[in-house]
Amino acid sequence: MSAVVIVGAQWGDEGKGKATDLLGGRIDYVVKFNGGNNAGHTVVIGDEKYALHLLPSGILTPGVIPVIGNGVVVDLDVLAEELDGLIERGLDVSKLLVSSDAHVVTLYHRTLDKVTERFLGKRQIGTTGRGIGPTYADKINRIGVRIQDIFDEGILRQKVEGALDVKNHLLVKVYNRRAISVDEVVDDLLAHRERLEPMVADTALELHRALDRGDTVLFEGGQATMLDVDHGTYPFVTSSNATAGGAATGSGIAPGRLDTVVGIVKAYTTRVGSGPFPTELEDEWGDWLRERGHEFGTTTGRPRRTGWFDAPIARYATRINGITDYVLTKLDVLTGLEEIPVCVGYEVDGVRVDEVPWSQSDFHHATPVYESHPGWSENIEGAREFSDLPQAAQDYVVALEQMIHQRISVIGVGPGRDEVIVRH
Ligand code: 2SA
Ligand code: GDP
Ligand code: MG
Repeated sequence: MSAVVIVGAQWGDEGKGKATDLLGGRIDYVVKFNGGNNAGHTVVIGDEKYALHLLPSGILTPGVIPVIGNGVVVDLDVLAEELDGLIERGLDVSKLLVSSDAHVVTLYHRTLDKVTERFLGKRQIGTTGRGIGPTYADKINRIGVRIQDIFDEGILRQKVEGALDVKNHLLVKVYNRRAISVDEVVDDLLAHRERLEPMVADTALELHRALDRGDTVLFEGGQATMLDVDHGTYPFVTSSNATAGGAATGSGIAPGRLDTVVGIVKAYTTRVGSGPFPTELEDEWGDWLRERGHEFGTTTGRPRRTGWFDAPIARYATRINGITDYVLTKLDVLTGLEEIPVCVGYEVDGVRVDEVPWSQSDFHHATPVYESHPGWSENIEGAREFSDLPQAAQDYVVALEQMIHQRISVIGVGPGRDEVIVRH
């Protein structure tokens, strides 16, 4: 194990933060490669609960070098706040490295994210409002601001001026908002220069050398497969590659060097924001799952949509990411159900399909075909060996393994760091 990627196999909030933290003791570097402070990872260590957004979860493990890769979009105000929060709680954050190529989220990106969503009305994506989409749009349009630009005031000013030319037109003429001044943005960014300077690095080179030395590097994905801009339920996605390929492009490490891909999958399904969700439960069972699983957004506090496990989606994630091992989380949440429905395929306009349809319209119309599995009533939070689980829980796990075409190596039975069963 030397380069390990962690990805979400569903629509996010599968427990990637906890999985990263769990592996923390065995790794040297932890790299965030996509997204920004739209992410929300909750990690529970003893009585302490941490909610991380922009920083990789590995920052909680002493000795690990946390890295913000080139594929991330960085809000410098949030970076400073999050670092201060951890310093206050006694954590050492001095080893953090930030890629000079990462793009910067500015005031105009945050503003545009919010006004665009409002403008879209019923068609809105349900973004986190953190400026993520507009920042990636500027990156692709080649008008973005990068971390390295903060160290060249002339270039920075030129770039901000260029970007604001168009954006102020939009803000004032289309959205009826005030214009944003170049000085306001530039001053805000420059205020972070001194603190940022020691963190900025050629992170691709640093990681490359680390792998050459035989160090273990963990690539921590934000969001998830079904929110990936290429492979997710477009346009109801985030604006980055949350799948395993993003670990290579978002860090500068060649794909052939990534040897293990760990998929994190919840024992049921959740989604925040708009878009298709075939197994969604809009009844009392949906509320039951939300309450039992504490399914509320870590970043925005929004109630998460909830539904049963969807096997075609996990199978899709196995393929797209090349998942070698799964961590199945929140099995404990299902305790008490007499029967557990699992979606094994869909019906689309009267036709049975076994895989996620290639047409987004078909996916919107897909109704789940369920298979029922016997539940269990025993509390499983104390289980530490697979054999400690009631037979029905063991059978549920084995049935899922067969459906998702990969082994489940770790099972989560509670939010705590040690509430896991390690099988392989
Ligand atoms: P954005 O803000 O442009 O990335 O939003 C686009 C879509 O991506 C979804 N998205 C997420 N889905 C689940 N969890 C996320 N992180 C937070 C959490 C979310 C929160 O851990 O709970 O607190 O609300 C996350 N980030 C982005 C988003 O809902 C849109 O559907
Ligand atoms: P992430 O975005 O994938 O890192 O996931 P989040 O942190 O947003 O949401 C996962 C939530 O589930 C967090 O509150 C975790 O503490 C919690 N969690 C993780 N694994 C388990 C588990 O096995 N059982 C239970 N009950 N909670 C878990
Ligand atoms: Mg989350």
